[in-house]
Amino acid sequence: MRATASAHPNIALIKYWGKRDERLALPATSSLSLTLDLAPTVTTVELSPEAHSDDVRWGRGADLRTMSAAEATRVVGFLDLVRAAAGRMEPAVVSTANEIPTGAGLASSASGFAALALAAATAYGLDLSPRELSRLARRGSGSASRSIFGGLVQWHAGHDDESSYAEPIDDGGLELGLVVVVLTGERKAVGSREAMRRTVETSPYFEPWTRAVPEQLAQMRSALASGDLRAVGEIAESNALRMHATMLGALPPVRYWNEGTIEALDVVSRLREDGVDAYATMDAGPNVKILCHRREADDVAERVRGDLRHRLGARDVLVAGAGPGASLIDA
Ligand code: 2P0
Repeated sequence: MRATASAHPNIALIKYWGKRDERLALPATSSLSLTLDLAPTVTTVELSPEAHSDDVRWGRGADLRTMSAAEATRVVGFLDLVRAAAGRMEPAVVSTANEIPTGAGLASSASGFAALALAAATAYGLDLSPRELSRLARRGSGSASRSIFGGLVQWHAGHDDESSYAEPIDDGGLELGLVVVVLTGERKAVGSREAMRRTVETSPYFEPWTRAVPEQLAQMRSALASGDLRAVGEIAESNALRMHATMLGALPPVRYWNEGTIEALDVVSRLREDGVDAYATMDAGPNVKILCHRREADDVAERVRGDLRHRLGARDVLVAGAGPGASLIDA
């Protein structure tokens, strides 16, 4: 009747950008990510048989607030899927808290729907395997399918509901670090769902992107298997830039970068000139994430703090390593 689950964000090294089926959340291509050890989302689902509708609460302590019906649409739609699978009708109270700014390209929907999938499935009495849980989380948000698992994870695009799921892959002994440069915590102007849709429908670069991803994914798998950070970083950086190229080609264009993004990319170039293995990746927002060796991540973060002091203000630079998959806190 009540379950609390935690899940962590993930950052894709081979990006998911574009769906082939919106209703089933089937992606156009497979993707590969690293689940991080920071900023988990913690979500509680409690069935409430007497209530007439779901009640979705957001935040913690004094900042806890109830979402409007419009804001809660995606969560309620997701609970409907869980109820249909469980053959139950009761509404639920959902309370969720995120430690990172929501809507700023820091993958809060990945940790959010992964935690919600596990908490809701448990509260409604579904006994799902990790793969089934990944498929369920995918229906909430594509990237959430990957946050069910820890460390390096590949989401197989598949061709139907059953064949589209994520699973963990071997890290080849690489201890990856990720330095997150938070250039803004503001909610983005265009959500990734709408931006993806626009790219699929209008960008002439979308189709070539879908044809090129499988080769980059195969190269990434072999670079990871051989523990070659330089190859991993070069492929990840190229893949992220290509993803942004597809959306720049959309009508109207989607441009998530701001001047801070360019400055941060310049810092990454300078780090490389100085012999540090550092590579950039960006998601649906202006923030830059820097891939490096875990043991060098604190030094990379210090360098970024120094070089971008004028730009960062009070905002911090976060340091992450590989994190765990979704787990129940109590049930
Ligand atoms: C990714 N992103 O692979 C890519 C890179 C953003 C840029 O997955 O529509 O919130 O809910 O399936 O999962 C963000 O997309 O999109 C995302 P929906 P989601 O991490």
